[in-house]
Amino acid sequence: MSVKPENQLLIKQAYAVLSNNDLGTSTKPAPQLYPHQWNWDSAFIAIGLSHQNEARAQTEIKSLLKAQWSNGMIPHIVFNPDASDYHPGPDYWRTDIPMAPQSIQTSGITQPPILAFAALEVYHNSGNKKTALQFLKDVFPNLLHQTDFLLNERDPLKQGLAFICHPWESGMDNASTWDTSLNSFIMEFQPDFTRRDNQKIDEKQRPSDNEYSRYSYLVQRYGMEQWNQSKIYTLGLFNIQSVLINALHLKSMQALSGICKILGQDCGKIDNQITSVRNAFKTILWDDDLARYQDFDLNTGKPIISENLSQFIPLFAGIPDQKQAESLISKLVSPEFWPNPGWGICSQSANNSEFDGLRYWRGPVWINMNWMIIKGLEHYNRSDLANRLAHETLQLVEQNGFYEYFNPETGQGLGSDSFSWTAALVIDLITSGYE
Ligand code: 2M8
Repeated sequence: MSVKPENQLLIKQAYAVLSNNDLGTSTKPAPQLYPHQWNWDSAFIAIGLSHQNEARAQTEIKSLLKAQWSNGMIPHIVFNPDASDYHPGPDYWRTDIPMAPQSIQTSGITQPPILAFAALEVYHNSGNKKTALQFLKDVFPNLLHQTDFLLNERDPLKQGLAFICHPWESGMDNASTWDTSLNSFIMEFQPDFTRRDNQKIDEKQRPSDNEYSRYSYLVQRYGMEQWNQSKIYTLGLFNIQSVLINALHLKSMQALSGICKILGQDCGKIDNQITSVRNAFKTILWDDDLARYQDFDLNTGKPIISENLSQFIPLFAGIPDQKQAESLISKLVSPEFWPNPGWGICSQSANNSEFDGLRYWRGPVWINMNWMIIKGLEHYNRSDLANRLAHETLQLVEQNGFYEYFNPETGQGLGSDSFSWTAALVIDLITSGYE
């Protein structure tokens, strides 16, 4: 495969970003803003690393799994003991409980579960299949345990869908989708904290003070329950069946079924679980009248009507049937989500009254989202659109830098520069033959 000189340069720069953010056995998402290891960031990073250094890619995943809790939860942050400049730091979480690992400090919540899919990608990209097979054997039990956590502790009503208990678990922290639910619970006390993020990044590009206050309250309140999952559910503060989380969970379960077959084990249980999650997408998360997927708030018993891009992520997991996929793709290509000319998919529709092209998950373009949608378009045989999206994604980074997110109108880089998953997924796109 011949790679254009400008893309060869981009790959070189991308590896430099990853190497500068390397903490040894894990990679921080960004040099200053995010000094620890994050869950789904490491999954994307491992995929990028696997094209150059498969052993290091395997270590990225294993280091996260070392922090897995005894209930199967893989935490959203694994704290770097040499870094302190981040709120909320390890003590704020009160995770010094028997369920959490004793020698590693972690947060008390999880994040979009794309790790099993990443593990299988790392295996496929490996040159040394013997060590890669051993890697799969090593991580398989932990990844199954994570699925059990999501299907049991996070599915009290036994519906086949996991709920999230904090906007940080959604990965799309300040999406306006969460506004009503986040502002509905009563805070029994005012959490005490100092923000660090807006000392490093223009506050117009970050969540509001009100959001931070509510994020911090949830952390403290759940900490008071010692992170007991049924108590968290019963508190009823923020219990949402998220489309993004469940789509990535299904994608990971499909990967686990694939790993199970490679390892020659009995895959009946995981295959049945896949069927039940697929059915729940049809019966609970799909709205036939609106022809779209919607998050479901377990506290109100109602779907959340909000136009953000998570409705397209089921394409990545092959969840919609052909007719559903066509409706979703026709909305995806409309200018409210994908301006033409443009740089890819807006995290919220430009028609959404809360759209803000600067503010984090309320409008800007994100490389991981473009990447998952590219793969989803390929799944539904829309290489024409996948190629266009991949081209715009690579141009965006080449012209503006390895930023965390981008203004969908101007392409201006926002948030942190030298962002790891931007670098990792650029490597993966170019290595997969996109230009
Ligand atoms: C952002 O979230 C963290 C909290 O987890 C933060 O704002 O401090 C989100 O974009 C999240 O999806 C991402 O994993 C994390 C690290 O890149 O940053």
